[in-house]
Amino acid sequence: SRWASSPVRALTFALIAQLSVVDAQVAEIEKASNDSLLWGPYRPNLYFGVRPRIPKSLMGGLLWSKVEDHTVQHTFRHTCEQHELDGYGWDEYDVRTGGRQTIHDPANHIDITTEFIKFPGGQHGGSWGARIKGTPRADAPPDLKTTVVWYNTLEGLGSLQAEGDAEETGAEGDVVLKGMTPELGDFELKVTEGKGDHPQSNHPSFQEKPLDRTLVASSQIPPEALWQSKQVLFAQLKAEIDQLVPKYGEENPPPPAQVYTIGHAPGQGNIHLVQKVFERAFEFDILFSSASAPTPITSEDLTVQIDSVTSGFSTRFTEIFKPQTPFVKERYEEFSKSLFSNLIGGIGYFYGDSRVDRSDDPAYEEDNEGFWEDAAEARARNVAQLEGPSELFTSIPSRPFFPRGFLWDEGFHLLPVVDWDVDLTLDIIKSWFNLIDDEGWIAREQILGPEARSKVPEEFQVQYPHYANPPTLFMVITSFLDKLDAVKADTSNERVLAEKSYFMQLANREAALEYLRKLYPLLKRQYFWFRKTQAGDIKSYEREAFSTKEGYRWRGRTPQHILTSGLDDYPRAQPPHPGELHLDLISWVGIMTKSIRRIAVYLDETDDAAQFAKSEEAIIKNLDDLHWSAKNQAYCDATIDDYEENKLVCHKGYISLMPFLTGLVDKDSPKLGAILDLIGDEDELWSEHGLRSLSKSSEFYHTEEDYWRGPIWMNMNYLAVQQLLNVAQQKGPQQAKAKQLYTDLRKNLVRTVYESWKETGFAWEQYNPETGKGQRTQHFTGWTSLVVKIMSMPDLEGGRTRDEL
Ligand code: 6A9
Repeated sequence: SRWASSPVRALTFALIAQLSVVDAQVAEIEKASNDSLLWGPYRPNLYFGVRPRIPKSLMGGLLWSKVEDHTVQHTFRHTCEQHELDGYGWDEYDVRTGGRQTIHDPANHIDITTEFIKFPGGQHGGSWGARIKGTPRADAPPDLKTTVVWYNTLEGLGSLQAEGDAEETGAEGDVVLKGMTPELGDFELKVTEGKGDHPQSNHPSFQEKPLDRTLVASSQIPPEALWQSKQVLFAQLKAEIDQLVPKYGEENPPPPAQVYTIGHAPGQGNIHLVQKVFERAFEFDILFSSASAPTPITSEDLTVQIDSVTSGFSTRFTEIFKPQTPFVKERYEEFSKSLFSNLIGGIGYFYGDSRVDRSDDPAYEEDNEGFWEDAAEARARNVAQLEGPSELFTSIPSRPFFPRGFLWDEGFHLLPVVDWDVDLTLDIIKSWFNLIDDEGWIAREQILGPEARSKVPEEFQVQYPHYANPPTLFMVITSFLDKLDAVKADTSNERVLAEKSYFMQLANREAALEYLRKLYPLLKRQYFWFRKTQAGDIKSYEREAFSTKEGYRWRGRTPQHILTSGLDDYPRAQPPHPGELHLDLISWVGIMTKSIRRIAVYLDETDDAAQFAKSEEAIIKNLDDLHWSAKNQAYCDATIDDYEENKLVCHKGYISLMPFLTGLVDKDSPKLGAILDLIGDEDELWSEHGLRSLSKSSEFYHTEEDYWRGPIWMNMNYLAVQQLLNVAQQKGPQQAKAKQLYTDLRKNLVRTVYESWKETGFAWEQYNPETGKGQRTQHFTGWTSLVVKIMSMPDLEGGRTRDEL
């Protein structure tokens, strides 16, 4: 019932069987598309780590440290960590071709550049090259010594061997690893000698081990230890220190640059460490050549391609995301490129098992008062089992802190990505829907395998099959349908779209339909799972709603949190009640219904479409019926208490805006005026840095954890800008007001993210409504990058504001 493990292959065969020229072309394009996605820096948890989209295969990673003293243990860089660097990330990156990352490492006095370039060709997904450059920073000692380690590991079937003589003191010139795996075929991996000086010394250890040679250590270790390559390196350094240092006694120890080197032992193995020690600046290449490609990659090829990839990226970027007035100065384009490149350069491929509690414990029914205590006890019984393994191709919220897939974040990530590369987007959506279970559930947080788990405290690892998360991927599918419609409306557009957004196989309408036809049953499965498992108990409400059954409640709440809603600590009804109805959830079901109805129409599923239309109508009705508070002039959560059935719980903030943010409030709705007032009121949501998550006038503003209780979040602000634009562009009673709010909010958001980025070198998880400063997670390259789209939205002021904001 899931997608076949190799849908591309299946489709290819199906198409070839039809022997149509067009279909064969589509299959060809699909192969090219798939090949160009095979390799990438798909280990975004590392500063630089390369792997293919293959569960168990060849992986690589980079480590470096200064070797000036004996603090090396603390300055070796490998996994992304917060607050150790002065900024890092992709300045320019395209998943199909490659790009450039720069890393500023003050403690090691060095700036590192990693350029990664793909070379198509051959039967096994092509070749690639990486150029690693080190440039001492201004405050570096004149003879700064740096050690750099590139490693490769091999999992699964195949072999990997480092060429060279273990009797030598080290390798002169280039180092070559030869290998083969079933998926990659035969290949060669070359670490070039590169450029740069090497430390020299009169110390006798330099006779034994001159540092102008490259050290290669190959070994075979248990496969489950392979991801801990830094520990492997440290163990090998220690073994060598124990051997080397005692030789010279305490009176004459070798200098640090010599002490922290591995023993040279090239050979067969599943892990190969390649170490170089430099003085001052350096540069070397890592060249992976598939044997089936016409020729092996050389450093000259890499130089040529780096230039062409860089200029290709700039041209495409300008076409798709050129910032509009007033963001016309060069600096905004640089900023926008960096944010977008980090979003797309953060895409990873994950593979492994995950912890799921399928106990179906009766406490998880949450049907009595005090349910959260019983549920907490059930969770504490800790009966989760390992499931899988499964694979996921996805973008991530933050490389240092959350380097893994989050369901509702991904819908936001893909909104800019779908403008850039439709096929890539559809591939990622497919990967997420591959994770669906028989009931229709997709886990909110994808913590696949031990490496991913090592970043998460145990109590947060378990996923529960009755927990939901906003179905934002449906928004992306809607955006895809918009593109298909645009092509249909103007067929001359087809070519333009194809070129502009890698609309490759999908420029072909049949292929687009084929994709949707395969996805549709999975979308339906999730849709009905949502409606069933998150249904609200609306029997208690004496409302028209009784007959339409449209009211919803997030499962898995505790008194202080509804993590599943995504708005973790946003204030809700107190105490929790099984009869609660959540406004944000009915809004999400609303947008999901609209989207799936549109797909059903597209696929001529007439009966389905009629059924969805009914639900949509009922949802819109019940929003007003169950959730509108005339007194507060706002949409609100609802609950049952001892005195009052259908008591409305109005904590003004993002939740109150949800029907509007999800496009369920018509431009002529009599309620829209009040919603826009709430948005524009400085004592409520409006701040000069963006919309606050919770009203400034709320008794809970900035209280407790203060996570979703005031700070500004870009995902919700993006939805607001988009909906305001929508109202501003059509005739209606609120058009003028919406236009003003749109114009001001757009400027405020861009200025806020830009100023923080300029000052700190990073995008942040959220922004402070009083100061505009970025806060919480540093290098949050996920939905904060929606500002890229906000910049490229139209100026509605006729150019009145120029540049300076
Ligand atoms: C817990 C801590 C080293 C919280 O961006 C991902 C999510 C959002 O989906 C959600 O809406 N973030 C937001 O409220 C971050 C969640 C991180 C949980 C990780 C373990 C790791 O300690």
